Amino acid sequence: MYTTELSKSAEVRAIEDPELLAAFEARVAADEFIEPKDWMPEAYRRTLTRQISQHAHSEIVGMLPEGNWITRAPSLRRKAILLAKVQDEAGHGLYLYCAAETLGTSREEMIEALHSGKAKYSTIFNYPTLTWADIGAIGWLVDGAAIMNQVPLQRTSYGPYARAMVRVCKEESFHQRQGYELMMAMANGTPEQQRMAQDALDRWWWPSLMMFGPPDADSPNTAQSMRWRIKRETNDELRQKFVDISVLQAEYLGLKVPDADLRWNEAKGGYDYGEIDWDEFYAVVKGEGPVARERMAARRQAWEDGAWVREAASAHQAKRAARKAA
Ligand code: FAQ
Repeated sequence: MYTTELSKSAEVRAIEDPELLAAFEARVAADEFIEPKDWMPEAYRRTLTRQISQHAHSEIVGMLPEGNWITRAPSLRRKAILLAKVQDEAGHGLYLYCAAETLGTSREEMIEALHSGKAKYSTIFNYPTLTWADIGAIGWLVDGAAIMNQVPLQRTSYGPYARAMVRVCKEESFHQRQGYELMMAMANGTPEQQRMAQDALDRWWWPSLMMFGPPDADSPNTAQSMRWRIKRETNDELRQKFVDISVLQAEYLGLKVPDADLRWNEAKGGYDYGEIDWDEFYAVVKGEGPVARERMAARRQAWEDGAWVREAASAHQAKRAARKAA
């Protein structure tokens, strides 16, 4: 369920009713939303379950690097902003689990897949937050990359996913701005704060570019997901847009993007950028990121610590049902 299933899509196509398949593809081509009770090819359902659940896991695991700084935020204002942001990420995870559940997989199954290491989540959250400037860099770059990827997903072909993205994008936009505003304060601050801001950019730049996934030529899912309008833009197209916007934002901050090969390319109307370390990306995807073990241990612990809440909720539900039946 959670790994690339497209190798099986030819097989699935062969057993699926050609008329239903043709009608489905015509609806997608006409930009109609596909809804939970509509007929859909099994491979479409599996790809969406994989992508939406991975996205949900990313939001939930993504609370950890920033949550780590709530008690150390340097002022009440910064603490209130960070608390609100981290709570938003929890909300995003919950809408996304709900959207994925409409495809027929239970939340327990999805969470079990995360905790057992079967399901992926974004590589970016396997890097540590070492200084307060990292909180600015995450808002600016990580939320910035997330929005770049998620704005087109408001037009993804699956209705519940598209609708969840509308609110998520509004909130991500606030997250990006709070991060950039924090970076502005650091970049205009003392020499030490400026050094911290540059160091955060140096460490978060390349992992942020990796968030968009492998190059299109090595992406097993992109071609089919573009045909089914699950993805509306490819990994490389979105990465390019992100580079073009972020370079200007770094210049405004007076910070240097850590890429010696970065050049404006007049012909393409965008920046050429250096080679991404794909070996690092695939190692982090495999679970070898710098703080991958710590992240999973924290999630499993949170799940165990929450057992009493789940038990109390089930007991309450059973009591109400019994009262209603009496
Ligand atoms: N990390 O064929 P593709 C956020 C996997 S939300 C880990 O290109 P696809 C908010 C991929 O699953 C961030 N794995 O795959 C926030 C596939 O593996 P599989 C998350 C990755 O799906 C901010 C394989 O590589 N956003 O940050 C990654 O067509 C701040 C081949 O790749 C979303 O999930 C990666 N970076 O395209 C929260 C957005 N990239 O399953 C807190 C929705 C690829 O075949 C604080 N998702 N892989 O074995 C998408 O748009 C897509 O799923 C992509 C990947 C673009 C991520």
